[in-house]
Amino acid sequence: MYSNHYKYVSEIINQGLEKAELDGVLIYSGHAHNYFLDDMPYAFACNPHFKWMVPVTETPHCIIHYRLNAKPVLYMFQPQDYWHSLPKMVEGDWTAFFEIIAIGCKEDVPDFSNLKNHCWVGQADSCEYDNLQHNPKVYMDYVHFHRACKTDYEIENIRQANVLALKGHNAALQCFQKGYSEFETHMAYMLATQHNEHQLPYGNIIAQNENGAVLHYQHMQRNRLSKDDLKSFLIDAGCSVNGYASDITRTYSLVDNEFSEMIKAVEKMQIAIGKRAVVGVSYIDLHKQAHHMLADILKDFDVITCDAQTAHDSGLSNVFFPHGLGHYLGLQVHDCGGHQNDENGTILSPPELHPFLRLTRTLQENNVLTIEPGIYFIDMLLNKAKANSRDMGKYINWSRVNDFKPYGGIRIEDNIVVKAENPVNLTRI
Ligand SMILES: [Mn+2]
Repeated sequence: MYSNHYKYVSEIINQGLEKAELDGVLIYSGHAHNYFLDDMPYAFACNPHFKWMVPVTETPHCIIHYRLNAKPVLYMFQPQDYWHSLPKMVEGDWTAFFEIIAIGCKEDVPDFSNLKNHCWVGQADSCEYDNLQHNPKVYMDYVHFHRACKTDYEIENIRQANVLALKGHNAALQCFQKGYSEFETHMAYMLATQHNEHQLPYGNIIAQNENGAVLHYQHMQRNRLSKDDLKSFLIDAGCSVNGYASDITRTYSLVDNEFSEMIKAVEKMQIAIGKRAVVGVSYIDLHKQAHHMLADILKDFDVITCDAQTAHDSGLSNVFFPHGLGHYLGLQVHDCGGHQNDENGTILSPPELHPFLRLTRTLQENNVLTIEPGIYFIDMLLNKAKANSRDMGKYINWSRVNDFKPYGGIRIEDNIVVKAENPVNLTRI
């Protein structure tokens, strides 16, 4: 599987280099930066261009020297250091595609200052060579556009990241049913997935009751709610496998009631819209369809009183669904290139009514993306709607809003592989 992946990656890099009139590229894995006035570093996050080529995700100071028509060289950082344990020696199918040279310190890195026609891909402050172009736009745009189409190797990694995250989601659901705190639930997730905090593709969102209405809720309450108070649970949590992310959200109600019925309705439309992620479809259109379907649900539950078209066009549906339907997923949880309309870097901005949409492209075979519709009861947005000059509030049934507010909100999110027909849902397997 890796050999086909390597073939695709090297073709894209070759074409990107030719387009940028370059002969080679140095791809730097990155390094951690220290806190201000401190000798403690922020968590290390590997350059996605680096881990696209090699599944080495936790080792700083490595460099891939890739040239047209030559075997690439991987300078693998193996410091002689008694402070930390050595990075694991490399193994796996992929090693056959590289000449691997261990480097122990800066002096072991070859002098690249005489390289001609090369670029450097890495953090802005990481390149010490004036002769190298830093992250040249022509090359970057080309690669970012084509990185959106995933190879079988990449899809398999994302699938495994889904399998692992679902273990964590199961453990978390059991915690909710037992009335555990948000923090206890988070710890159970970490244990079930065997992840460290810095290995998560993004910070877990573990939210009970009203906290579900905070889109990126980041606190984890240490105290347990009483059985009478605990109502709902929203968990948005993923895993990483070989540098590839999963990104999954589920929402639960503690008992069967109107809120659990609303969750079912959102889940049904979420699965339906996931099936529409086929080649040639505009993701902007899918996002708008989602607004219509969610507005229908809001009307069915008597939360709004107007039809779906009015709810969408007036911006009313944005009050309850204020984020995008989803985004590309892969080496980055919000994978790059979502607004890039072509390999020349032409940007297709989100529509004015939907500024937070991270993906505006027409879908291609083997794009991997999330489908994550939601309905939330967010005070700030509801208050704005109430004060809205276009009198948006007249379409809102405020007593029904009050009924649902204690539950926070609903989000259901799966990871989907785009196909010509029958997209593959990696989360429901
Ligand atoms: Mn997401």
